[in-house]
Amino acid sequence: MARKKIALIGGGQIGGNLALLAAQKELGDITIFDIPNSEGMVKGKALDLMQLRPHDGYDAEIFGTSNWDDTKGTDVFIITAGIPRKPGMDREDLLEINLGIMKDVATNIKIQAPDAFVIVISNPLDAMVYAFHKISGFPKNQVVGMAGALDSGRFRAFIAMETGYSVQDVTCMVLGGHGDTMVPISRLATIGGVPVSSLITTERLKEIEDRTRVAGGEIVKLFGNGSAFYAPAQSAIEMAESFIRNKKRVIPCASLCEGEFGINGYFIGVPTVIGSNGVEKILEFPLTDNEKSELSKTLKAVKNTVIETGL
Ligand code: A3D
Repeated sequence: MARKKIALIGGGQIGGNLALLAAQKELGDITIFDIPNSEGMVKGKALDLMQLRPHDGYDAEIFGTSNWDDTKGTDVFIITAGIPRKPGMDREDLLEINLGIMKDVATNIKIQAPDAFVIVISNPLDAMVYAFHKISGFPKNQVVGMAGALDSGRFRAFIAMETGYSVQDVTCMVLGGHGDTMVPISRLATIGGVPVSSLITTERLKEIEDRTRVAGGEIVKLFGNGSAFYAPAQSAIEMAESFIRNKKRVIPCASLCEGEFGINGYFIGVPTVIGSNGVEKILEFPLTDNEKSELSKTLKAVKNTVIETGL
């Protein structure tokens, strides 16, 4: 059986880590693509990773390129092309530059691999995945945005840090847009099946929710130049793996809603089943009145950014 082809569009901080994780999981052969000015950088990363393989014996070919033809026939694209935030910036401040880049990327992906599954990471996420969908014309099952996996992972990490219990046993989800209006659903968070609400006080839980909403900014401030990359890369790899191995994992992702949760025509974070057909299903469940009102606030924020794209 031929190996799957994975193309990473943007070989910067997240792109490099995506390549490492994809190789370690032997998800397939990996192409790291970047602009001609960064061709040496991605060729160098690819060669370094080729030389890492013997240590644990990962069977995967990895190479760097700035030639779109090398992405022909790709099964999964993960897009990080664009600029990241600097301290003091909102994700929306990236819109103008990253939208121009997304237009270029979507047009080329459509030419090279019209049947591929595409995971968008570039920010502002909900608007960038919308833009990819509009420009490429790809069906909705082939296009998804990575954000909820990361935001939920951050929420899980903070709950584990608070209680000292294994992060492995913490389950919870964060819905909505990838911004300060995201909606952590604390009501359904558990540790080993025990409701978090019986282990952490309401006040403390509220503080953890607030920290989750601005967790990306906390790292941007610490870095001083650039944004988080380890956890974002791992989050996207989980989504790619679920597609490649048809695992049908249920992951909060920015998926195109057509009536689910009362949302129509927008990509926003909702529980999504990912399998070999890409986005296979959005799992709806009843929300409380408060959660509904929070979701409508986050939808408003997403719509405002999407309108700015002019698409
Ligand atoms: P960075 O290390 O700067 O890498 C971005 C790469 O994109 C650079 O190597 C650029 O040369 C490359 N690039 C620019 N234009 C193009 C193009 N037209 N075609 C191909 N490659 C191009 O950034 P990063 O990896 O830290 O972050 C990448 C993006 O992900 C940014 O927009 C971040 O804001 C975003 N991000 C999203 C999340 C989410 O959870 C959604 C988390 C963290 C970062």
